[in-house]
Amino acid sequence: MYLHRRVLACVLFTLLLFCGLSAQAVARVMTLDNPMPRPYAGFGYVVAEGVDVNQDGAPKILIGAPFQTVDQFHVQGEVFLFNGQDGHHLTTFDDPYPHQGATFGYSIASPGDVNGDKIPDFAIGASGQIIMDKVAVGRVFVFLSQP
Ligand SMILES: [Ca+2]
Repeated sequence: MYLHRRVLACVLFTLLLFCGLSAQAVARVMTLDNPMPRPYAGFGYVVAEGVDVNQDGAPKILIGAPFQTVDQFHVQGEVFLFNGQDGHHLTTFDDPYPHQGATFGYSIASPGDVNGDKIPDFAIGASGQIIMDKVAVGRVFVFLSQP
């Protein structure tokens, strides 16, 4: 009886291993690239579940590039929203108070619907944000999604 259990366990383990490897072998990879590539942008530093801002039902992906140069500001940072089904770039979010070193997109979170309109919202951190002439105080911007 004990031997039967061991044989059964080995068979199950082999099946799981085989099935796991088979699943990896058929996995496909979608590549998402920085729509405005700049050296040292850090695109992909943060990846988060995006909000379905256009309400089309397709999953969205938010990707931060906190060291992205924007206009003349180095390390200002940007965040890009992609359609998770086809990988298309949908829109770009910029720091509402842009400046060099803001690192906008250093963190991203989707806390759900914060204003009660039943549309999920999202928050983007800028850990290097200057506030009242104080360097790198940091700030979080909560973006309220609109249909
Ligand atoms: Ca909302």
